[in-house]
Amino acid sequence: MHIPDDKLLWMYRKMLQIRHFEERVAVEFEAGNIPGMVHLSTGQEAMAAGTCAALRPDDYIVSTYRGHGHNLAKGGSPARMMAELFARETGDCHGRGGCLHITDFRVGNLGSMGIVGAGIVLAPGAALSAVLRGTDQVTVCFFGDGASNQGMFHEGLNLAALWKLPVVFVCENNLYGEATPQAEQHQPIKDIADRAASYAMPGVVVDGNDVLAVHQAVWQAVARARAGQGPTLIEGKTYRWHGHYVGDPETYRTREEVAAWMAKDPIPRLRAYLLARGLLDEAAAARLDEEVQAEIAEAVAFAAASPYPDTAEVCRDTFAPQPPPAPAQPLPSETVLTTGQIALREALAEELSRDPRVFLLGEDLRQAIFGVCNELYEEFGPQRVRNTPISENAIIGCAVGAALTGMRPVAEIMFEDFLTCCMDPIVNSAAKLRYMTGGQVTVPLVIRVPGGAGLSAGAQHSQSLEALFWHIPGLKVVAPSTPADMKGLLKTAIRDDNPVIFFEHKALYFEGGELPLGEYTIPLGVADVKRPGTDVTIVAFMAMVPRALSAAETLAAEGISVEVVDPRTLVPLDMETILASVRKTKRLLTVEEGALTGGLGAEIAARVAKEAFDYLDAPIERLAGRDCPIPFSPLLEEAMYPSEEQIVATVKQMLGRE
Ligand SMILES: Cc1ncc(C[n+]2csc(CCOP(=O)(O)OP(=O)(O)O)c2C)c(N)n1
Ligand SMILES: [Mg+2]
Repeated sequence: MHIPDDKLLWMYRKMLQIRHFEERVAVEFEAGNIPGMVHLSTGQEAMAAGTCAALRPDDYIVSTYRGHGHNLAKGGSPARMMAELFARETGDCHGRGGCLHITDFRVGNLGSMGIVGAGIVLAPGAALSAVLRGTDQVTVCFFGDGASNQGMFHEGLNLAALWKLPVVFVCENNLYGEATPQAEQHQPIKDIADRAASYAMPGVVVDGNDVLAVHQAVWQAVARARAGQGPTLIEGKTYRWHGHYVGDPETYRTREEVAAWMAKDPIPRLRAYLLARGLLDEAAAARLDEEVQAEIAEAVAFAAASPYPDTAEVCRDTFAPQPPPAPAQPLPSETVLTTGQIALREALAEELSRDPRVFLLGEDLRQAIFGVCNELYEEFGPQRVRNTPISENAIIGCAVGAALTGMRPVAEIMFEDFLTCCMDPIVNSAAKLRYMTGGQVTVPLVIRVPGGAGLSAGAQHSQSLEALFWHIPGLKVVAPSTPADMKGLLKTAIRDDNPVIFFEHKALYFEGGELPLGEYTIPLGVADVKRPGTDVTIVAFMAMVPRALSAAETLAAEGISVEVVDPRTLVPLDMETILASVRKTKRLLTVEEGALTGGLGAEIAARVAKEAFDYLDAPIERLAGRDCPIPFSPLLEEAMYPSEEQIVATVKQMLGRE
């Protein structure tokens, strides 16, 4: 393969830049100028430079906590990166990311992941996004030898191969995962590249310290990906000169081993080649070295002179800004009677028609148990309604990667309980990428999940886990109770620039209710008073709303006036409406289906106790699911969560009317 002269010189300069950057970072860390921990890639420069030399500026990379070299090779600024390591406002991520999360989105770096293997499921999403947008961009996913043992490795490679996505998986095999040798203790096969055979993709082993070999392998893989022929797995055998982190006692390897690998330094190797070819002479090489050292010294000076972030702005970029919600509209007069399932389907169909960036992905979308998407598959086709393998990590990871790169995916997780199988891409990627990149990216993603009890589906298909997710900053959480709310809120969620978890209660799919005709949206963060009243406020969620309404009807017959407030969205939470109601009724009962301990009612009770304590005429009461797994027997299951009778009895007791 012919490599143009200017590219050879570029790779040489880039390796020098990475080397000097990393060595200076070690010095600055030891001098106490860099907080936290640093993971250096010294010795591995040929992997970053050889790979990125095969990419266009508009191609993407997904990187790791050992990512300084990747970011520089993709075109990132040494000064902004050094400032980030110095924890300054002028850093790439404004001091929110640091070494673990070095990211320059401007040059196509989608994020450096501190979770081993996390990027392997994001990369297929960025690649899918390129395909759906009709570009020929390629995504390179860097990861280590240790990461190839993650389940996400299987899910990511399998999905990329199945959909023939333009991804190049680049494994930097530096022989160790932290303190454990890969070959001896982690790997039953000789080469990681052998695993490619399981996914019917090429697996290539290269000398990772030979930048020309790396470049050639990646160049071929990129050409293949751009031509629509699918992904490749490239394994480069290399070595990190420093420990896992600066300060690592390195008891797991010998000085002789390190010295033997240092003798295989990729930089003098390319220099010798360039000298032999007459592309460089000793004087020019020395000048280049000085020039790069000066550039790094300037980066340090810039970092050291930069201001620290303003602590008043610690929460900045947790969420992408949204225009303030328009006041909620009353239900239009023209409505039809329908079910939650149809309302949701209408919302999806309308958004798919309105915005070409919207697409759906999930398991069994063609013929699902709850069937929200069934007819959409026929209507919008397999490109936009994408049936996936049973790979929850890949579904959400792919959605996050696509959301980062211009699409607006709506992922379905078949049962709420299965959210536990994809906690990493939800909690560590979707919820955090905007914040830890200092606001460089947005993640407009909706995750729809059917949940809740009532179908005798047992402990692993019946849970209400909303409280787990509203505890995670960076996620919006929606929990509607009527067909109209489902439609209006889902349409808004799809238009929101943030990750939204959209909880759908199975029992409500087939409940009837009024649905406005045509375009109808409801702002997130606006509660709905489902029934006005004066004696007690009930804040109820999802399937507990109709139950609270029936209890209110029963109580009305006894002269007790109950106000039922349905928050509809948990994040953002409309505390104003709840507080206004409690200030009026002077009593609060919360009713939810999820477990009592640490539940939604606990948080609302705490906030009301703080903000409206003086108004309360009775202790705040909470009714919730029992603190045990959900049983199968219908009788036991019904005993699990608040009944209408319990709601009635609790309200009476609060009023001293037992
Ligand atoms: C999910 C997860 N498990 C464990 C860790 C702790 N950890 C950080 S780096 C690392 C080793 C990873 O090795 P490898 O993938 O070979 O990358 P390298 O550090 O060698 O570049 C481990 C176990 C983590 N960050 N994430
Ligand atoms: Mg390793």
